[in-house]
Amino acid sequence: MKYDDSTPGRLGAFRPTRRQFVTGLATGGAALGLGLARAPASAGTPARRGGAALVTGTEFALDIGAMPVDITGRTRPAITVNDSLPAPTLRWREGDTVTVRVRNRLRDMTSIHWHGILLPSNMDGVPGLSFNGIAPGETFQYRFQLKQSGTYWYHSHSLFQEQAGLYGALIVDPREPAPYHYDREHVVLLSDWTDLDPAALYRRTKKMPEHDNYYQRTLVDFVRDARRDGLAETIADRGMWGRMRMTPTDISDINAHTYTYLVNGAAPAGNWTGLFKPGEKVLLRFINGSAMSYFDVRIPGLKMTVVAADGQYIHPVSVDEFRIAVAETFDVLVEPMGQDAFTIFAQDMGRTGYARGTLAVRDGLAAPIPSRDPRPLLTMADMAHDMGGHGAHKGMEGGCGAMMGEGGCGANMGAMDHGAHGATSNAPNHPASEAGNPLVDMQSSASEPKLDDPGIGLRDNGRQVLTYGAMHSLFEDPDGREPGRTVELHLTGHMEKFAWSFDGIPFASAEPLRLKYGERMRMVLVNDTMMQHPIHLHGVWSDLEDADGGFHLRKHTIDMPPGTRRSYRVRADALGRWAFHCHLLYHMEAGMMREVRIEA
Ligand SMILES: [Cu+2]
Repeated sequence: MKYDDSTPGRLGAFRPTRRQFVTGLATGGAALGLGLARAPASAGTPARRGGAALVTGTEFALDIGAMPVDITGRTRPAITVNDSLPAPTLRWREGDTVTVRVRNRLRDMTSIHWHGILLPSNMDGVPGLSFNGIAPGETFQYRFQLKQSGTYWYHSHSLFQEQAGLYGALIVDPREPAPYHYDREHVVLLSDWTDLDPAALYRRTKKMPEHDNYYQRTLVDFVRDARRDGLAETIADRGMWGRMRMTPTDISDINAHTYTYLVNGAAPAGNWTGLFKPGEKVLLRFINGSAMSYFDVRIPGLKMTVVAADGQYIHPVSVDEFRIAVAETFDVLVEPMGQDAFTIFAQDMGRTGYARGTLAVRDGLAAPIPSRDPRPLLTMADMAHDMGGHGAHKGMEGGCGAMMGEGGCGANMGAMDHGAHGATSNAPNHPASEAGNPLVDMQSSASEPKLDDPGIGLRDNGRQVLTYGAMHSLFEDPDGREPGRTVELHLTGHMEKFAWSFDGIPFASAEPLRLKYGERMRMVLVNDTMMQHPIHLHGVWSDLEDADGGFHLRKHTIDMPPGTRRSYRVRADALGRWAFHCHLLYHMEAGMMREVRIEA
């Protein structure tokens, strides 16, 4: 078991301890991009910092260890793989059988999960479901054959290790050439770093969920809203928010007040740089390896053509900007020319900070960094079935968040027809387990998938923004059968308790969801919370349906904005026990997880 020695920089060329810093922000190394060449054989440049090492082949050895890093100007403990943060970029080939020996040098149990990769359940790396985990001092051997290609990632599924640095990019080269041409490629791995101990951050979030959201709306905002929406509407809106005991600026639980956002392990001042030659087509493999952060990504001056989502080809879509949920990947083609440098700008969804890198013709260049967009506000429309219209407020009336105090939801209100608009006939039936449940603070009347909605903070911003609706798989439904049955699950939570669950039942007390081996079933998710949740089902694809219930987009992670109802098809062709969860790390820990058992 060794590295492919033909690959330069195999020991994690990015050495965090060698970083210099600038005014309290780590530089993340000199800004020399890892220019992965088209073919792995000639990959990389020998000298580079910023970005993870690249390793290729079929035999891999990964050493998980603890190591001090300096991201923010303070030296803090991190979890590294082969002394690298992020973990090395692994490059595999479709059809190959890969062997990965993972050695645990930590004092805690560890694991590696190969996100989005189809494999036997005992190779999936989820302690308690796939295996027992990797004990300190032990080595676990993963071995499986690759049945797919594309851009993926891998990360720990133990404790909060992912937040501490245990994540890396994973590329599976296709057997057949890609249906598009490119001259050069770069991995752009986005993540969130905290100097805090991640377990302590979780405890703080549990105790003070509002910690990072202390923005209050001002009188000026009130007057503006009243002028726009009318005084009565504005007062009603404020009253509603007050009764829900949250503020409309609660876009994310944790934001830049706590996090430093990274591109390939480099803080904004570090300016990770990917090189290009004018006229080249450059493939950017965007991966959101954050624990808790959504990003809105754009490269001012460049159109981006999205050619794959979650590793799977789509019909090319040209956009100015895309939102990438935690755990998603997008492959994007750009043709930089006319400037020597372009900024890759990834602001967090709550507009509190950004990750930043640069595409440049040589090292050491920079382009202007845009200012962040205004902080978006959730509106009642985000929770209702009817976007933007006056019916939106009515849509909330049945939501128990607007009605209830401490006790949680009192009744199954969601199915009530408020007569606002025709869509109410689709209003969800809330599961009985939500009623009177102290872990559920609200329900929505969500009835629409909103696949064409760019999302909170991205509507009408003058830019062409990617949506799920605009992405179509390049292939027809690979299964072809109509789903034989439908399972509906509601995403539920209680903001003040930082309690998260499906159907009001946290993982610890939930029964597994049982699927019959070989069946084609439909999963329907309804988001009853005010937060956005990226939902990931291990082991099988999640084939997102369009608004008419047809096959639309193959994914491994389905983003669920507030007030949406989305459905996808699952082919239960992988026996065993699989994790099904929100990919916000602390939501999963708090209980938004189920076991899915596929049984013969
Ligand atoms: Cu969540």
